[in-house]
Amino acid sequence: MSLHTLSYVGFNATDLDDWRQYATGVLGMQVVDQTADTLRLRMDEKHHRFAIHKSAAPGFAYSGWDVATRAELDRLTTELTALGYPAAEGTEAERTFRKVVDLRVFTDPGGNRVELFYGQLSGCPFTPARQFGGFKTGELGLGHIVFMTKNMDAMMAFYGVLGLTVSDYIFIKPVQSRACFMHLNARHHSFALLGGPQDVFHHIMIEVNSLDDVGMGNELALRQGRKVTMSLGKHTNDEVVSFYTMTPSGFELEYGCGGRTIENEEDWQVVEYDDISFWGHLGPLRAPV
Ligand code: MBD
Ligand code: FE
Repeated sequence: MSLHTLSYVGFNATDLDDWRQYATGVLGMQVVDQTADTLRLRMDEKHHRFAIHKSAAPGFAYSGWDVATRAELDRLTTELTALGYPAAEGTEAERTFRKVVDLRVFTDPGGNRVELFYGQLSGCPFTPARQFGGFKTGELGLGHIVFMTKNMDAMMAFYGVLGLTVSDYIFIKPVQSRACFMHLNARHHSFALLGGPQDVFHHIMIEVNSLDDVGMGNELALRQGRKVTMSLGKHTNDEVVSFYTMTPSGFELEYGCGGRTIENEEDWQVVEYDDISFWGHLGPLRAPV
């Protein structure tokens, strides 16, 4: 086991107050702190899972992946360097902000910043912004992230070195493109790639423990006037029931529950689905309306 989990993410946004309203009022996250430049958000006992950085260019900033030891960090650095992806050492300011002990920074084949670390501060008290049954995280990590890429093979090779293996594929008819879903723990996918004309972040998914909280999140998103980009639906491959909203960073967030897990690697069959969902998820990737 080289990596354990997707542990934190960083995003850029022009309006931190808007992110705060969205994260607390719709998603149920706790604000750890907010300055003129940054907003940090808690989902569980980890110090923070989301960091929002004030920037003129909204979008994805970085993903943070948990590695067991410094020896593992060195081994992965060697392998990625050999593949043509050298590491930069994280600065002390970066380690301090992220609340991690050791940090290595890479750039994936799509130009996305990837951070490998160990020793994220944990054991913090979590008080959700609204009463609900909590986020499903722990050994499964914070959720999943998805990139569109024009270089599927190179991206799969890079993330393959990190220990991600293919769960399944979906051919998505409305966009005539294949998506690849990958896992590194029992979560069906922590990472996915969608073939497309450019390298750009597509969406992040976070999971809650109860269907009621997905329904409540959907209502709260509508009440806040957030754009629901894909209606409530149930995915074919991971069986997650979810909906998607536009975030203040200009990409989508999927809010769901009920994901199935991959418990036994030996018995797992890699298949290709021909639709993203059993029902619902009306939007650009399925039955556009
Ligand atoms: C997902 O999580 C997803 O976002 C899509 C588009 C298809 C299957 C599972
Ligand atoms: Fe998803």
